[in-house]
Amino acid sequence: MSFITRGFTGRRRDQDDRLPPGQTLVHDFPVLSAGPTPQVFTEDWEFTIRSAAGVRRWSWDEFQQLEVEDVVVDIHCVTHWSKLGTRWRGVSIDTLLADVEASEEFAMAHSYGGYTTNVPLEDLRDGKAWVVFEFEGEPLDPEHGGPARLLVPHLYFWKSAKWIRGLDLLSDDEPGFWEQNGYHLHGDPWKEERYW
Ligand SMILES: Nc1nc2c(c(=O)[nH]1)N[C@H]1C(S)=C(S)[C@@H](COP(=O)(O)O)O[C@H]1N2
Ligand SMILES: [Mo]
Repeated sequence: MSFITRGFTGRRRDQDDRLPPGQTLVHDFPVLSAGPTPQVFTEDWEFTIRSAAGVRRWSWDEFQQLEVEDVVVDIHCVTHWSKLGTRWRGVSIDTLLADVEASEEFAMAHSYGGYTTNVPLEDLRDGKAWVVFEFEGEPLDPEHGGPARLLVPHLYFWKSAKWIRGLDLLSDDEPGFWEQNGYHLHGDPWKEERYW
């Protein structure tokens, strides 16, 4: 009996350690979109990285030829919900940037439908961010950003642009959609970088 109690408490403590300040655990998957869900067909889908050095573009088929990674991560929305152990499949931003000459230090993520969000390149490199197209073993639901979304799990989830279309590399940090509307330029949930 005491063993079960100890085990249960241990799991609880483990979960609490993974919750950034001010966050609450959810078990469903809320949908948060600033506008309607754009219809993006994989036949038309392109992913583009623009830098001062030039433009690199991948079609859906070319994208599917890239090395794929499976990631299990916790996600944290600025509206106070967190979801632990979410499983995604996609291509690391490192894999995409390996093909690009970049002297810039910042990126603006652009989405089909017009959404933008800014992320320092340092927060996209070294296994910290992906362009994902599967969630829990299924093609990514359009509501959650399918066919493909950015995943930057160590920052608040508004940085994980749904219906991602590409990255513009920039020398200076510029605010994206929510950042222009008061959300923090960086958005680290452990530092509660919610608004500015
Ligand atoms: N293109 C686009 N991406 C977006 C958003 C959006 O409105 N449009 N909302 C952001 C916000 S505020 C959050 S919390 C997450 C929500 O993702 P979900 O709907 O899959 O939970 O997507 C982010 N990415
Ligand atoms: Mo959000």
